[in-house]
Amino acid sequence: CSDAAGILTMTTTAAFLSGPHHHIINGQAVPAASGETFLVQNPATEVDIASVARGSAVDIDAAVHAARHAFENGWKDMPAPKRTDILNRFAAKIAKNADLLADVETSESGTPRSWSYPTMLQGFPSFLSYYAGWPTKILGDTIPAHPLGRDDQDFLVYTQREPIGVVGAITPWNSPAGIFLMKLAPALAAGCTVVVKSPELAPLTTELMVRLAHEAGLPDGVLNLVHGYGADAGAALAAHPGVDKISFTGSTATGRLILDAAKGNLKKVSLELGGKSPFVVMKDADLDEAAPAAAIACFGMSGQNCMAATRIFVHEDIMASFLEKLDQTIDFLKVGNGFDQGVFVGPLISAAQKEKVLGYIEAGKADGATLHRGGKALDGPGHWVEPTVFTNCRHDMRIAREEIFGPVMTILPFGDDEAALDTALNDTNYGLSGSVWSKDIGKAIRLSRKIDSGQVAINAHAAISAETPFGGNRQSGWGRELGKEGLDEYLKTKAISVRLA
Ligand code: TXE
Repeated sequence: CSDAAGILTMTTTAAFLSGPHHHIINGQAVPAASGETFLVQNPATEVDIASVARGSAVDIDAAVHAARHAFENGWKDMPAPKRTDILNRFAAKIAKNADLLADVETSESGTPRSWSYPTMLQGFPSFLSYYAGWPTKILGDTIPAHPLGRDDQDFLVYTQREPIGVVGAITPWNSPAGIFLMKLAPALAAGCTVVVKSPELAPLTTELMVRLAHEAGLPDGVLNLVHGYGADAGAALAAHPGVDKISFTGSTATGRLILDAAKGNLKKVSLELGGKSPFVVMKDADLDEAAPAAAIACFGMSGQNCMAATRIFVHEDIMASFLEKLDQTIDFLKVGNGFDQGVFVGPLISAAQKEKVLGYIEAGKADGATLHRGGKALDGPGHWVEPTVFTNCRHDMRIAREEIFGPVMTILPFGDDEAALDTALNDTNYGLSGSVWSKDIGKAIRLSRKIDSGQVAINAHAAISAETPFGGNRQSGWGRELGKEGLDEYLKTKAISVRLA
């Protein structure tokens, strides 16, 4: 590989942030064709931290051509053990640079360092080391087939799994590194090449990841990065005829635009589009476990998490004790700059996101929910909303149906009417995640079967792992990431029929 990435291992956070932040195309750091740049702000301080290349269709075109060339001329035919080695080296590079990566993620997205550091050290490298095991295990079938029903003809029929080709990855600003790796690791393991369009609000950890991948020995052109806005660089990638698949994480509205853009060459599309996840506290739940877990699952990442537990269903008989224990936990959740010791709730990503969240808080009040605590913006600089809890919510209220993506919890009481609970549980357009809390595991499993979502946890919430498929039902998306199903998204099947006589 060339030296596009060569600056990394010895660099400091300040040196990295000061830039330049170019695209990385065919192993080379290159400015935007237009020469334009845009500024990235720290959401906790509102200070500009980096100036980044602003990509457009021209840059996307160059990146797609580089990815196509690398796909056809080496990567798709690279011996599987070599792909394994590169993925393992990449995982090790991430862990080794966890401090730098965590600093940059906390600076650009506000994620508390108590979360960004362990995920960089252990969580995200595990995505790569898991998929490093797959290249040598991508298998086809032999099929006892008789083409056109002719059993007088002897055939050998088998299938071969092949990489889908050039993949466009479009990622969001919440957990930008982790979401990128959920796409990149299986794509590389399958033998695909990739163009990533980084999230404009938080593009810098993605750039570091791309540089580390090159340091780990990924050949030039296999992974290309274009920075820029969704409406120009993102839309150009989604529409590009040289892209075989788009893997997108973001809002449902943008997911629809991606589908439209993909129609031109009917490229494959997978979508991960957020959620409104139920967290069901049964009458016999261990409240010392469930109440703190609800607070953490709702207010972690300031609620800017697609799996956030935002609809907390609590049996009416235990409501008072649940609320008491919930409040005790929230009292401990320190709001502040993610670099400060003990902070759990960081800022919202932008002024627009803060306004959106405050709008939902007003809607909750107007719809008659009880504001139990919080509800206010905190003084800037930075985009702050205090952890907010609404009680007495109904499942027809906007705050209980729409994705707020902020620190707002809705609590919905339920009684012994099982049918009413079953209806309420799935009464949103989303179906991403969910959890059931009960000491009666049989009862919890039966209820978990009724939740129409891609994943459900029992006595835990959002138990995500590299090995386990993750994705949404209904308007939470198409397809799965992680696990074996995540790999299948980047493979296509070829059937080969050999007439033997
Ligand atoms: O998302 P967008 P935004 C939800 C969450 C949040 C809301 C808006 O509710 O409040 O979406 O967030 C790129 N063609 N989620 O506006 O616009 C864009 O540049 C191609 C849930 O930030 O979907 C960025 O890289 N790409 C969610 C990415 O799409 C386009 C994560 C996501 O941005 C594009 C984020 C276009 N026309 C937000 N327009 C989750 N599932 O976790 C934008 N983009």
